[in-house]
Amino acid sequence: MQIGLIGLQNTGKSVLFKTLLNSAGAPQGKSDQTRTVVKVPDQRLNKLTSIFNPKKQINATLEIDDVAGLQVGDDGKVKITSDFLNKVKNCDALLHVVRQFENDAVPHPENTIDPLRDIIFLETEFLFSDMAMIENRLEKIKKDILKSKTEQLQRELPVFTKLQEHVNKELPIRLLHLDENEKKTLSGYQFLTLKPTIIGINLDENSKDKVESLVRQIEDNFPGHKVTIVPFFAQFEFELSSLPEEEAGVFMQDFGITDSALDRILGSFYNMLGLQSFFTVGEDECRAWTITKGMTAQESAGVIHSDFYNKFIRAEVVGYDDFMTHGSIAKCKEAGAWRLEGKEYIVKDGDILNIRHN
Ligand SMILES: Nc1nc2c(ncn2[C@@H]2O[C@H](COP(=O)(O)OP(=O)(O)O)[C@@H](O)[C@H]2O)c(=O)[nH]1
Ligand SMILES: [Mg+2]
Repeated sequence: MQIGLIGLQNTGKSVLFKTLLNSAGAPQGKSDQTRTVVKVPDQRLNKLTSIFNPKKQINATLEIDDVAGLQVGDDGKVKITSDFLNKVKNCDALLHVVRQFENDAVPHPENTIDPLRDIIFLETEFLFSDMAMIENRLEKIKKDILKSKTEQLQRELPVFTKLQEHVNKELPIRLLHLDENEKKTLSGYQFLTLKPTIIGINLDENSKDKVESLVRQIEDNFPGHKVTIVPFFAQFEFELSSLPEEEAGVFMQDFGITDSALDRILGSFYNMLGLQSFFTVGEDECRAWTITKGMTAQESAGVIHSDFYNKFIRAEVVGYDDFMTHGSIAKCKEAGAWRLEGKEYIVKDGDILNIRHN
């Protein structure tokens, strides 16, 4: 999965990017680096590794992309380039960073601090971009369908008509209910207002107490939306992320934050996207796999390898907490906690699986 950090200039995206890299223990590349793959930190996987002592531990991974490309034009207004929009389209999910911190040395492109205004600004640009794309596509569908009524054109026509009616009300596509068939028809298209988006508010110590009222203000402005908002302190948390863990922990406690920005942001994305992990364990490797909530044992096996899906027989399963209670596979078996499940079993977060296949 690729998460794009987007937002106006000087909102703290690059500082946040470096903070996330530090927390994920990613090697520091060149200072102009804007894209990297990080390991998803996972306490449970670390625990399993300490028990099985495998040759290697393989965390789930995630790509983080510090999407630059917004510029201020000669007229002093922020310019949205197609290069920027294309980069955003390539992301699977977005963290829209807005600025609440005050810093006279760092100009805001609009000269004043107003996170809600900034959120609406970019959201509106994204909506315009979607509108234009829908209009173009619809025009082309209508023209082409006169020449040849292909199945694809006939499928797309009603869906794009529905999309156009919706965006003309100035609503983001994520608020439009689409059934499975409609989603399938649109799966090849990248709509900006359909991207799973989290709002990240970058605060400083002085604006710390404003979080609650800010969150309320933003939520009130998007009635009917389920907005996910993650507050963070880019500058402060960047400094912490380069300290030894224990030392950082003391500062964090004083400041009233419990987890790293990386953990908070990832947790919010996992929640929003309905993601969860299962584990495979052994002497060779202990590994975390990312799946969607509700996936069956057979579908989860397919994430490991398509052969495991096709030749699936059964899954040996133990829940993470159960495993920790007993401490080893042998003891789990003794206690009857090590179960055999069929292909329809719905995998739970933290399940340890061993797939039996032909
Ligand atoms: N005081 C303060 N300054 C910050 C904070 N976050 C970023 N900055 C400063 O703002 C400037 C722009 O940050 P940067 O991450 O490059 O912004 P970007 O354009 O969104 O990538 C840098 O000089 C940062 O040091 C913050 O939380 N507090
Ligand atoms: Mg930057």
